[in-house]
Amino acid sequence: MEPLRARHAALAGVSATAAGLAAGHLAAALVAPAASPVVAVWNRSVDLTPTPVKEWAVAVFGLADKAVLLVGIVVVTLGLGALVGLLARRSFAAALVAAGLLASVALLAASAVPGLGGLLPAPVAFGVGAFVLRRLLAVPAPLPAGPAAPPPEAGRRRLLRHAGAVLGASAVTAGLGEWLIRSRVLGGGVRPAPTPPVPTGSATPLPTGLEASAPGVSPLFTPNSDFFRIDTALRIPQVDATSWTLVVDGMVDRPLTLTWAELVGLPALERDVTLACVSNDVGGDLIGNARWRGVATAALLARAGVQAGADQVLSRSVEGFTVSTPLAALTDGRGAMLAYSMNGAPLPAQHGFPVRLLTPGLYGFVGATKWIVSLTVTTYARDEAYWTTRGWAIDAPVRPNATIETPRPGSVHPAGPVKVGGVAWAHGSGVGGVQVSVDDGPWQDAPLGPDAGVDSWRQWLWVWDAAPGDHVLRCRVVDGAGRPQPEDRLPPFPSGSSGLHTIRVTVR
Ligand SMILES: Nc1nc2c(c(=O)[nH]1)N[C@H]1C(S)=C(S)[C@@H](COP(=O)(O)O)O[C@H]1N2
Ligand SMILES: [Mo]
Repeated sequence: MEPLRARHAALAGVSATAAGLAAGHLAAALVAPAASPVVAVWNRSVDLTPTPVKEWAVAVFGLADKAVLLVGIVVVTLGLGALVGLLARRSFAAALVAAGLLASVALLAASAVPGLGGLLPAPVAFGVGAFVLRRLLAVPAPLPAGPAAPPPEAGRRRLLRHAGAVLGASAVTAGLGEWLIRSRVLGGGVRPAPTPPVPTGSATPLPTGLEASAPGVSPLFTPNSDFFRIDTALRIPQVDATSWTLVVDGMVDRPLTLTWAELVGLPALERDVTLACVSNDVGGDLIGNARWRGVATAALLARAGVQAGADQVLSRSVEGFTVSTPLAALTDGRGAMLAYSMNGAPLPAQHGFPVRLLTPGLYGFVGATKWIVSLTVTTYARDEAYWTTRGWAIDAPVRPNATIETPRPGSVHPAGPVKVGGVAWAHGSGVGGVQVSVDDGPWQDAPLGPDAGVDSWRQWLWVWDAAPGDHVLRCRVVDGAGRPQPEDRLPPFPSGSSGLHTIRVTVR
């Protein structure tokens, strides 16, 4: 028999690997979704990726970075599968060893998944992949000898057909696994409604701001469906409020465990707070404003009795992510809370249902743990949180800034009045003013929208009498104490971006 051509062996390797990944995904759907080879490797890669690379990925791919990483893992694995196929031309035993190494990586990655079920998907992927590879490589071989024997081409064509069928079946299998995971058919149905129902907040409707008169300017309150989402979770954790508990422990006199019903039964606090991600660059959109309702952390911590010497609260989410917040920020009366309602609705799953931490004035990574399950009173000397171990700042107050949301950079306008507007924030002291400068000219005061409190952003809208030419527009916020924002340019890493938002437009 004539040896298989390299590209056919590679194709067999790719198809067998796809079959293995798909079988592993389906097996994981049945026993432990997080142990699916692709998902487990994805989770481990996120954990192990050095911060500068992550920064680069977020900068280049933005919010698509998760999808890019997932596709990358699948493509690289299939590429390695092609090599396994090539190796199988020389020695099937050597190919098995190589495939075994691949499966070990998946097994190792899944070892973080709790329970014995996590150990199943990788061996299933290996077994199915090896079986399919053996069968595919045998496809062109059993040609009957003699004058009636079809030419080798026929065998190769059959291999192509078989490989195509395997790839199709793999897609269907992986799709079935994904559907099982998402529909939670096996997880006991959809998330049960919380009991008692979420007290979603004040009777006063959310005020509107300048959005009606200024198209392009962010609404005063960001609708929950438009609110930016940032987290390390590949799948949004689905937490059952009826069995959820919050633990307050560490350096406290009386450790507490609260159920959902107990938490929502406590006196509520409501605040309009702008939440920003530390990765939000000047002029970026990783920022949103909402009316939050929940229970004051100060009250819970007082109930637990914080001991002398503590300076940090380490909070933990259901999936093990950690946040360290200065103890002072959670007790100084600024309105830090365990929030269960957002803009008059129960906290959406992707924003932390049933309960998240919200610390006015701090970036999300140091104050806004979603799917929170515990608050541990401790010290910075003793404990470090997820992003701190990756080089980000320990304490990170939101830097004041303003953005020009309309007009868009590079846009062209007829001469005459042009609406220039956006939002500005200066947590803690509030927005005292916003100023605009055209072509490095003098700072001019812009009219402001309604005031929703010191930790909420404020809209602004200034009408510019534009003359023909290319122009540079800049804006800056002046805080509640009359201090203009610093003008130095800082990148997001390690403690938040700063600098004047600047755009160029053309007037004809
Ligand atoms: N459990 C969990 N909570 C988390 C994170 C996370 O990765 N996991 N990311 C934090 C970061 S970096 C930010 S900016 C905010 C974003 O909150 P949002 O997705 O509701 O806008 O959540 C914070 N809370
Ligand atoms: Mo963030």
